Amino acid sequence: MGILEGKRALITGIASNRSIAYGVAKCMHREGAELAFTYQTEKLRPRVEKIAAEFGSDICVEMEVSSDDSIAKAFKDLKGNWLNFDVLVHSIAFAPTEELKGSFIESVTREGFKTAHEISSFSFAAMAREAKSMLNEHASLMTMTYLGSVRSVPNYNVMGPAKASLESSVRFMAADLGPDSIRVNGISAGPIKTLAAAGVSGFRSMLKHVESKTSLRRNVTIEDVGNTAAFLGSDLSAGMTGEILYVDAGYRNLGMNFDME
Ligand code: NAD
Ligand code: 0WE
Repeated sequence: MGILEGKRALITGIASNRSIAYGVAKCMHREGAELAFTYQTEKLRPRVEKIAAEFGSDICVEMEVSSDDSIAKAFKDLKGNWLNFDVLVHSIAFAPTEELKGSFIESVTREGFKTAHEISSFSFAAMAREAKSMLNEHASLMTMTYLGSVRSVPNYNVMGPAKASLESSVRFMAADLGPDSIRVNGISAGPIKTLAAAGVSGFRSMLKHVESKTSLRRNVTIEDVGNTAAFLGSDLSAGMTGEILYVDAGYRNLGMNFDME
């Protein structure tokens, strides 16, 4: 029997079958979860519907997180199919592309800073608020984050502060929802070539760097992240909340980045 048998999971953030959220959906489906999906725009709808069908689901609702109304409407629409559910996966980030290169101080703008924080961080808390009345006891919420929240990674720039804010939100949300036996955690994934990563210059050399240096000598996959997400969604992780779990092949724990002879 799968570890998510009898659970319903809402998956946000699928843009393609390379998305981290796709790996999460795949692993959660394998573990017996019933799935529902959100898509950002009408343009992404056919792709997400096809992926939903692949996982035996016909529940797809639009959610554009830059709009409070859109977030509220998404949960209202979801209610047409599900009165309640158990797992919420937040897998959404955005900053203006011009701000993900060069010097942080030189590239950051008031508007870009606001966008990055709003789309990549605020949206998780906003979703949780709208979802709250539909969440079953022992529900599990999770989000995707990156090492750039706690280290200055070249070019990650304004996304760093945004992920730091997201990780802090995880702790505040965990404290808020804990008394209702609802858990909130984050997964800090190593670099993976997804659509969001494809637009980043130098991403390939970053993958090569990690592969050659990190403890496990490989990059992580969306399945690695998906399996951890399935664990976090399941009652196997019942004692964990407010945590950031690193799925990074050990990279976070390295303190020196060159090979001794
Ligand atoms: P992706 O491009 O496949 O997914 C990003 C998703 O964000 C897309 O589905 C997009 O539709 C959605 N999105 C962006 N703006 C939105 C908005 N305004 N409203 C609704 N949805 C919006 O890329 P991914 O790498 O799978 O990213 C998913 C998450 O994983 C992000 O939070 C990212 O920061 C995080 N992450 C990625 C990596 C990596 O190396 N790829 C590593 C660690 C963490
Ligand atoms: O969180 C991310 C990517 C987030 C992201 C990516 C884009 C590219 C396209 C947010 N906004 C945008 N906006 C766009 O216009 N990652 C963890 C992947 C990533 O992105 C990097 C990385 C890593 C790792 C950017 C620079 C340096 C490292």
